[in-house]
Amino acid sequence: MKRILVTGACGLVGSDLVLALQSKFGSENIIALDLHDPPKEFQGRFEKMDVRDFEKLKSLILQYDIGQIFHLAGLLSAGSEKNPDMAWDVNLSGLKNVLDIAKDHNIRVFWPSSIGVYGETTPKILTPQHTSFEPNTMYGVTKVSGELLCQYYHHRYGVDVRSLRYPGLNGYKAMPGDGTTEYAIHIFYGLIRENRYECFLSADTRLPMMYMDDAIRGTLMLMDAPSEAITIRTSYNFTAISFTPAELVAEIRKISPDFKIIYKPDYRQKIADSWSQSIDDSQARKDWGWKEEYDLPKMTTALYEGIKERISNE
Ligand code: AKB
Repeated sequence: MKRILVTGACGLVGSDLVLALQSKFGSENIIALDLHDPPKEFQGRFEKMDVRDFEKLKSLILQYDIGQIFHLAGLLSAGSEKNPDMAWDVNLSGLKNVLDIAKDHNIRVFWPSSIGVYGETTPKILTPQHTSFEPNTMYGVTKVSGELLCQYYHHRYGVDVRSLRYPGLNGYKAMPGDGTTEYAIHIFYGLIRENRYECFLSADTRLPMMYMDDAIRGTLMLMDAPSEAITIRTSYNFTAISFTPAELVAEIRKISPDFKIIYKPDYRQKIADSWSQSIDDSQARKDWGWKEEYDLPKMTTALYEGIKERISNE
């Protein structure tokens, strides 16, 4: 078989995705690529590289005979606000490099968009697939531009590129990145380490979320779907659950009744307030059968157990 490349392989999504792909297709067929060294427990093929280096990326893709790329490398919302120039460069030059190589070598591409594409003028409840996209963050600007670039490469050059607008994804196999929804992971580190957490969003900030196992399953379902089933070539709306910090705290207090929460909203509140509260992802459900398995209680238990074990191995 042709091999599979995962960029951003050491990030929150990449760490889970590489393991899932290794168990599905065999470790020797998966090439993990990241700008940073892999964690000491990493097993498999690994390349350290910057996705902005077109020539190096191309020669690696040809050397390994790559047939699919999961291009996850990029900055998240809060990180992009700290360094907008870098976000533009990494998020879009990296994507364009991948699409240019894919177009010449018949490679299927997955690229994650995000709820970051939404803005003040987007309907906040059950946000439709086709709507207004006027984000007020650099992250959102790169995601809207990236979606249009993907669609353009599909229509103009026939590149089989597929994408999901990821909601807040909550997993434990890597540390969370510099995002806004990531409070929902950090809170478990606070719970386990000191039974308290200082939350950078207000208690009633409702955001669309998903447990990582669902996200990985959905991503692989999309990539396995027949090309004719894919009716969206910008990016699919994609969601599972929506909750507020207060609702997550109520769930956590079933584990630890005296868990202490302090709300101290910072610059990330403005980012969260510009995003949707819930998403209509019926197109993904209709086109390729998307359905989540984790609700809030199930996700809370899974994250608690996973992060507790991770901390005990530190
Ligand atoms: C972030 O908060 O930046 C990400 C995202 C929703 O894209 N988790």
